[in-house]
Parts: sequence; structure tokens; C-alpha cells
Amino acid sequence: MNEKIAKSVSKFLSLVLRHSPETIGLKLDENGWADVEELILKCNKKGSQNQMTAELLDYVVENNDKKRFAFNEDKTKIRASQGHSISVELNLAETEPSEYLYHGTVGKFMESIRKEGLKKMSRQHVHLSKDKETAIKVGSRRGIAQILKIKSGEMFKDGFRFYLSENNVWLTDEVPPKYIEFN
Ligand code: HQG
Repeated sequence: MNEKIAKSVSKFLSLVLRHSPETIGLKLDENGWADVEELILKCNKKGSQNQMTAELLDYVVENNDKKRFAFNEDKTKIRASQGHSISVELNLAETEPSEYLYHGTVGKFMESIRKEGLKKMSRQHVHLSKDKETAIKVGSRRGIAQILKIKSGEMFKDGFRFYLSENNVWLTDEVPPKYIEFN
């Protein structure tokens, strides 16, 4: 499999399964699932840069670096495991986090984060990770990464809810400033 093609398919799937299914006239159900046959048909109809096939979809779901997408049990449906901007109910189980989680951001957002904490911005959740390395990667998408250490254990004790996505991204609704260690 050509990795360039796989990456471009992954980007395209992120667009239609997380943000704007209407780009190709696709409808997701309330849990974010798209019908696989319909997805393939509609990708090809609107002439995305790649011919979509069941094999290509299988390959991307299996080999995607962050396991961004998942099939249902009988592989008739596919969805993004996290990262949505459109409202979907992923039905994730509430999970107790470790004492600390991490968030990667960049300097230009720091003043606002110090004031109001971490907000969901355009997504459905604030995204956190178990390890610093992942947070560095996330922050580096935008420039020089600034790593924030989140007192997730304390938040959990105080009643904040945490969810772990199928691909191991920690999700929560917000992180008020008092739970953030700024270095
Ligand atoms: C920042 C990627 C100002 C926040 C990644 C971030 C992740 C604030 C940006 C996933 C703020 C939102 C999500 C506040 C938060 N004031 N800025 N109060 N609160 N921000 O993309 O966490 O590759 O929605 O720090 O790997 O960067 O797409 O969130 O910089 O897992 O699968 O506002 O997206 O995954 O940006 O990334 P995003 P994120 P994929």
C-alpha cells in the first residue's frame, strides 16, 4: 500500500466522519456511524482524489497511526473514534484517569488558557493524553509545543467526567485553570 495514498484517505475520512459528511452527501447516525457501502459509493461519486475501495478502507482502519477510525462488529459501519466537531453520541464509558494527563498547545494560546482554562473550542471535547510525548506531537502541529500538566486525578475527585476513546485519547468537557500546571 502506498503510504501517501493511505494518509490522504485518512485525512479525507477525518473530514467526512468528524466534521462535514455533507461534503459528499453522507449522513452519519446519532452515534457517528456511516454505512460503509454508502461511504464508498459517495466517495467515488464526488470524485475524491482517491478511488475508494473496501480494501483501501480496511487498510486505513487497520494501519492508521492513531487508529482514528473503527468498524462496527460486522464491518458494515465505520466511524471516527474521536475528534468530532459535529455533535455525535459516542457512548463512551466514564473512566477514572491517572493522577496527571497532558495537553499539548502553543504559546499564542497560553494567555487565554491561563484565564479561562482549556475549552473544547470547535470539537466535542478537550483532548488529553496519558503521556507527554503524545502531547508534544499534538502541540507541534501548530508550532513549538507547550506542554500543560493536568491534575486529572483531582478533577475526577471533584466530579469532572473523563472518557477514554477507543483509540486511547482522554476526553473531558473542560479544564478550569486551577487544575493546570503551567511551567
Ligand atoms: C487550544 C488531533 C485559547 C488548544 C490531535 C488547541 C488531538 C485554547 C486548540 C486532537 C483554549 C484547539 C485534538 C482557550 C484550548 N483559549 N486556546 N481557552 N482552550 N485551546 O485541534 O487538542 O490527528 O481542537 O490548546 O492529535 O490540538 O486530528 O484540539 O491548541 O488528539 O486525529 O485550542 O486532534 O488528532 O485545537 O487536538 P483542536 P487539539 P488527529
